[in-house]
Amino acid sequence: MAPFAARRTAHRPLAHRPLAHRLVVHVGPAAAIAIALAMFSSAHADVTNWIDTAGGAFSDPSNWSNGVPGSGDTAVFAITPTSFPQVIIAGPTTIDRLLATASHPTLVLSGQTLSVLGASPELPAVEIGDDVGNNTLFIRQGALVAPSVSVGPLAGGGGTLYLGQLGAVTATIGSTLVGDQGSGSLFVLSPASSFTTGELWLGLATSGSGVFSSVGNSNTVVTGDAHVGIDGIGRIWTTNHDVHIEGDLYTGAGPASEGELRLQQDGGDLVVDGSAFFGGEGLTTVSMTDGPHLVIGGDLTVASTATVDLKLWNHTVPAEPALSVAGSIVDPEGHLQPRLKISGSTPVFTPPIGSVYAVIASGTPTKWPELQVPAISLARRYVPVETPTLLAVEVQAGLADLNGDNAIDQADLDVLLGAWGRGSSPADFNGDGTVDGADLGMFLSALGV
Ligand SMILES: [Ca+2]
Ligand SMILES: [Ca+2]
Repeated sequence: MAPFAARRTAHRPLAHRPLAHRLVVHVGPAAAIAIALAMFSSAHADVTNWIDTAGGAFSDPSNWSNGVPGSGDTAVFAITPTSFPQVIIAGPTTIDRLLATASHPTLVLSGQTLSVLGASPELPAVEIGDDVGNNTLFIRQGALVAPSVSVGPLAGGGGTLYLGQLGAVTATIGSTLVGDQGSGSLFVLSPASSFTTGELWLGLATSGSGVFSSVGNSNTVVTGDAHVGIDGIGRIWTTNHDVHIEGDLYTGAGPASEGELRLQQDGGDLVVDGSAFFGGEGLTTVSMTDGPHLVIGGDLTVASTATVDLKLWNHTVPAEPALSVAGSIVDPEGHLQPRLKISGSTPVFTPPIGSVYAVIASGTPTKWPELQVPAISLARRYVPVETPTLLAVEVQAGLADLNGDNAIDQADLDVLLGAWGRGSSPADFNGDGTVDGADLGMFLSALGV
């Protein structure tokens, strides 16, 4: 039998290679599986459904339709409770499979380990979601061990798995698939949680959409490769929480795919020990807001449209380059589009004149991509700076710097007043043919920032 991992794309790193063996055997609706397994199950492979809408002890047979699930059995959470029932696991527990096709059951592990064996390698050991609606499972306060997890397996439906909300979880997973044919989300929430998976697959089929999100300061490690947007949409979101990929990173593989890396806040770094491949044929979007870093240990190969947005919203200056590549940046067709975005709500962030923002560093750049910077204004201009190993942006004084000394001050006001009433002058900021009070007002606005 093909291992679960064989259902995944043996990913090709470049666009002209055909998409290799991807999933062709669809997992049927979970309910159908449960019924089928129930019909043909032996005493050693039972399917048993949680039936207590109020919650209770996992070990209590009266809470199950077919007895307490054991190491050969499938535990199914398929009832829709009226509240948020808690299923309490009070001792080491081993089952074969775990299916959740309803919303809001919470497994409270009480410091114990839940081992899900997944004896059939063709089926995910833990499966969240069916083909209808969004199905949610919370796991907290203990350890989860499983060879495979699938969240959002079926088109038309979705699943969400929360690990660690209100109690840390240590999860050790062989292969994690989020957004197979449906929509899926996997959140690692508690600062004390850790999540380790062999391979990470996000957005497998064209109908699939998968989000992997880590929030806090947990320890998240992908010991193999991470595939973000295979034929569907895949997203990695970090918020003040580093994610470490020990293998390679692939984003935006299929022609309709999208791979998004959304890194937020210093500490929300994405560290890739291997190489990174942006496309594929799909779209790659990287957005880094307020100080995180994307660190690539090998080469960065860009084979289709990839945008890298360095967003500065809250005065945070990245101390290190936003994107650093230890190897080469291989982008022969110029797909990589780094952009600097200065934005914010109130007050609007205006970086000090003289600031330098390091956007990309590479050990051996083959060619720097063209950097898109904000439009020149009276107050600021953003000038790309290239060195042999660094592509950066320097903030300089804008058009209001009338004497060209890279400061906007009294000396520039003197120049403006000296040109008062003239028809042609750089001090005619609004271009109406006269240096007058309107231009003075614009100058004073620029002076304030
Ligand atoms: Ca000046
Ligand atoms: Ca004017």
